[in-house]
Amino acid sequence: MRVLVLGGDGYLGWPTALHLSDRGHELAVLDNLARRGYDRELGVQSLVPIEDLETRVAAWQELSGQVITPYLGDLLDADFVHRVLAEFRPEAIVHFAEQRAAPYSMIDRAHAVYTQQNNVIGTLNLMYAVAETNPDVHIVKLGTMGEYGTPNIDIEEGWLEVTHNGRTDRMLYPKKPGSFYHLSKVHDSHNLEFGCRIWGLRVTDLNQGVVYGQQTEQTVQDPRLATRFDYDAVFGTVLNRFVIQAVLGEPLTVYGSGGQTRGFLDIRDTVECIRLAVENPAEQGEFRVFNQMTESYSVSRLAELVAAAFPGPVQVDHLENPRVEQAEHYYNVKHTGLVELGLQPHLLSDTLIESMFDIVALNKDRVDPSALLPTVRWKLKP
Ligand code: NAD
Ligand code: USQ
Repeated sequence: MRVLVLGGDGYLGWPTALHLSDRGHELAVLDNLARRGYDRELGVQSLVPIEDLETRVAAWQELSGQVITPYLGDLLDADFVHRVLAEFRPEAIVHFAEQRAAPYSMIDRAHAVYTQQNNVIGTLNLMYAVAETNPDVHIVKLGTMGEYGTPNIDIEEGWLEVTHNGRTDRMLYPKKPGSFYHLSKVHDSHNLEFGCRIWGLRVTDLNQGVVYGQQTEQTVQDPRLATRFDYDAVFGTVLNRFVIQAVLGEPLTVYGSGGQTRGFLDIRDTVECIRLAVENPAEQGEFRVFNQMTESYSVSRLAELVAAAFPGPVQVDHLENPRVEQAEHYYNVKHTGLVELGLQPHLLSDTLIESMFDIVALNKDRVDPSALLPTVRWKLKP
C-alpha cells in the first residue's frame, strides 16, 4: 500500500515509517521540522542523538534497499498538501504532524494559539485535500486518551450510546480534556467525524495513551535510524523521564500525590497498532475510534516500578503539581478494538525498563539537569 506519514521526522512518525516500509509498504514522509525548532526555542535536545531527515532516509535505503520519499513542508500550506497528495497518490495517510506537548500549549497565550492553530488547521487542510482529490484515502489520525480526561464512568472506544428522556442515540463520547493541546485533539476529532458524515471520508482516530521506550525492531539496526528521546519537563513524557532521572541519580518528579492514572503503551506497540489500522481500513463514511493503550498505571505506581527495577538507590519526590488535574479518580478504559485486529501487546512488566536504563546510561552526558524540573504552570498569575 502507498502510505504517507505526516510528522514522519518525529518521535513516533519516524519509527512508524520504518516499520511500514519494512512490512513492504511504499512510504513517503512529510514534516516541517517544527519539532527540531521547539528544541532550539527551549534550549534542549533529544537524549539520544538523531540524524537529519535526509541522512535517515539514505541510511534506511542503504540498509534495507527500500525508498522512503521525504517531503519537507507545512500542513498549514494547503497548496503544498494538495501537491503532495497529487504527486504521491497515497492510499492511506497516517497523521502525526501536530504540536503534541500539553505543557508547551500551556506556556502562555501565544503557545496555546499556536498549538490549536497548527493542529486544527493542519488537520482541516488535510481533510479538504483528501476530500477534493480522493475521498477513498484512509486517514489514520493520532488522537489521544487525554481527550476523554478522567470521567467518573467507563471510557468507551470513541462512541457512547445515550438514553435521554426515553430516546436513545449513538453519540461521540463526551470529552473533558486537560490542556489546550488535548483540546486541539478534541476539535480535530469532531471535525473529522463531520467530514465522514458530509463527504464520506474514511477515518480511524487512534486515541493513544502515553508512549514509553525508544527502540523498535528497525531503529536498532543502525544509530543513524535512532528516533528522538525527550527528557525535559515540556516534551519528556512521564515514564521516559522517570527512567532518565533514575539513571542520572536525580529524584523522580511525581506531580502531587501521584494518584493520577493514565493509559500507557510501548513504542513497539505504537508502530504495530498503526500497521494494523492501515492494513484494516475504516469503511467509506466511517469514523472509527480505537483506544490505543495497553495498560493503566498511576504515576506513583510508575515511580515505584522504576525504583524497583533500577539497580541503585532512587529517590522519589512529590512536587507541587504544576498542572490542574484530578489526583484521585475512577479510570476504566475499554481498549479491545486493536487487540481484535491482532495486536499482541508488550507489557511493561515484560522487560522494557531495564533496556531503557542502558540507552540512558550511554547518553547521560547530553542531559541538562536544569531542564528536568517543571516550569510551566496551568494556573495564571493575575
Ligand atoms: P513529535 O513532536 O515528536 O512529532 C510530530 C512531528 O510533526 C514533528 O516532527 C513535527 O516537526 C511535525 N509537525 C508538527 N506540526 C507540523 C505541521 N504543521 N506540518 C508538518 N509537520 C508538522 O511528536 P510524537 O511524540 O511523535 O507524537 C506524534 C503524534 O502522536 C502527535 O499527534 C501526538 O499528539 C500523538 N501522541 C503522542 C503520544 C506520545 O506519548 N508521544 C501519545 C499519544 C498521542
Ligand atoms: N507527570 C508527573 N511527573 C512528571 C511528568 C508527568 O507526575 O515528571 C504526570 C502528569 O502530571 C500527568 C501524567 O504524568 O498526570 C502524564 O504526563 P505526561 O507528560 O507523561 O503526558 P501528557 O501530558 O498527558 O502527554 C503525553 C504526550 C501527548 C499525548 C498524551 C497521551 O506528550 O502527546 O497525547 O501523553 S494521554 O496522556 O493519554 O493524553
